[in-house]
Amino acid sequence: VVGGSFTTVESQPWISAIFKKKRFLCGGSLISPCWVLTATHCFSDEIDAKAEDLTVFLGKSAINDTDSEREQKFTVEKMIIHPKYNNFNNDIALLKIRGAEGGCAVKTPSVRTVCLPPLHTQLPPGFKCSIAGFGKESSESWQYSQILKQADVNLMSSTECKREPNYQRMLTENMLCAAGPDWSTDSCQGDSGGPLVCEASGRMFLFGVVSWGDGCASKDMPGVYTKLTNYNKWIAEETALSEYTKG
Ligand code: 4AZ
Repeated sequence: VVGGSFTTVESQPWISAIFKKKRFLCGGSLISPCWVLTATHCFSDEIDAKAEDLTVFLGKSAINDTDSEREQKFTVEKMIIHPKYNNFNNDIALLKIRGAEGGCAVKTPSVRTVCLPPLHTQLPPGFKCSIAGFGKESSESWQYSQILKQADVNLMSSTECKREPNYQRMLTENMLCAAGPDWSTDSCQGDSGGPLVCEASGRMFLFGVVSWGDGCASKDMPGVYTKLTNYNKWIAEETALSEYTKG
């Protein structure tokens, strides 16, 4: 996250940290006790994406410190990437998590689920939301942030977002754009898969998944997020189906 401030996991208790063989890979969000929502491109860029190689942490405020009092650790029982993922379109994935004793996430002050937005909810351009993650603090940085960060960003209309030719070509109906005031805050490399949350009627809803952007916090180059309201049905089906098929 570029700009914004350091925070603790208690203010973003759905934040998930996904590791691939001990290396930090992506962020994610806990949407129900057994399911973490993230981005498909976290795995599709990898030729050998295997659920067995993944570890998911909840309740983590610092990426390289073990905080056994607050964190919960999981293996991945099932990885569901979107079948129609292409060039960042449909950049959404689901991970079914399993703890050492076979259980899922336990609610604590540092671990909690985030709400999915009700079907067809639309927030107006300019609406203030927030992003969080362990991603780079600037595009020039060569390391991820050691401490969890969060920042405010404002939603942007797709018309405005498409002003840049690159964005005009890439932007689909399944994406939403957001940027900081004066382009000072943004998601960056390493924040992928993590949450864009917006407060509506006194509750926090997951409206976006960090997906892509041209650089980080660059003028006229907004951050692009997977538009969660287009996936209510897909998420419901995939998480429910998995209850029957058990695998
Ligand atoms: C990345 O490389 C990335 N500024 C994520 C988000 C943004 C840019 C790059 C948005 O994962």
